[in-house]
Amino acid sequence: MEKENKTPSLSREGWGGSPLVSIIMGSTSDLPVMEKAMKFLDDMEIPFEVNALSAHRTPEAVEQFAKGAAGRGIKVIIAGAGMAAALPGVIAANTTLPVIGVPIKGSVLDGVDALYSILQMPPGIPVATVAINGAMNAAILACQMMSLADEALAQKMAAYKAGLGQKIEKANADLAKLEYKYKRPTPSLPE
Ligand code: AIR
Repeated sequence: MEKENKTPSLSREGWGGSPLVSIIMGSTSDLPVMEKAMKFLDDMEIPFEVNALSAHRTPEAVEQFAKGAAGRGIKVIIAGAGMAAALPGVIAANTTLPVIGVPIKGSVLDGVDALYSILQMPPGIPVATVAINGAMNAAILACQMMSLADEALAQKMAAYKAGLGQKIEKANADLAKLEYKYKRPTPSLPE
């Protein structure tokens, strides 16, 4: 089926700055968590949009958004919600774009309510669910998905992952400096 607008390839020249990732949250009370996704996308220079929509408070707007997202050139949707979090699933029911769900900790059930609500999708309508409050991982996963069609982004993600290893190398160097009478060096790890 033809899309409304042909989306250009993900090359830097092609997309013209229009958003590739859509971040949706159930309420602005989710913003402190969802900002971690925005920060990562900013760092990776990925254009994104951000909006609030609620599967319970604005159900028609959620459907309209999800049905139109692919035609606007959106590649991945990140949806965060707390409590009985239907938002990512309802979006996924109305699009073939990959949907990444972020369960938000907020109620007396500490986010486990949202986790189960987002995770336990019926066969046919997957939502890729990250950890409770795992908004940064949602952005990383979105970038990895888009890396499949964007070599420049793939290289940035490889550099990011290499940086994670360097953090542990530094941690081992710092730990090696700790002095205890019975502490001994581990030969296979950097001093
Ligand atoms: N929520 C909003 N509509 C449906 C749901 N499940 C979620 C929001 C937020 C929580 O309910 O995602 O995590 C509380 O929202 P509020 O606006 O009362 O702070």
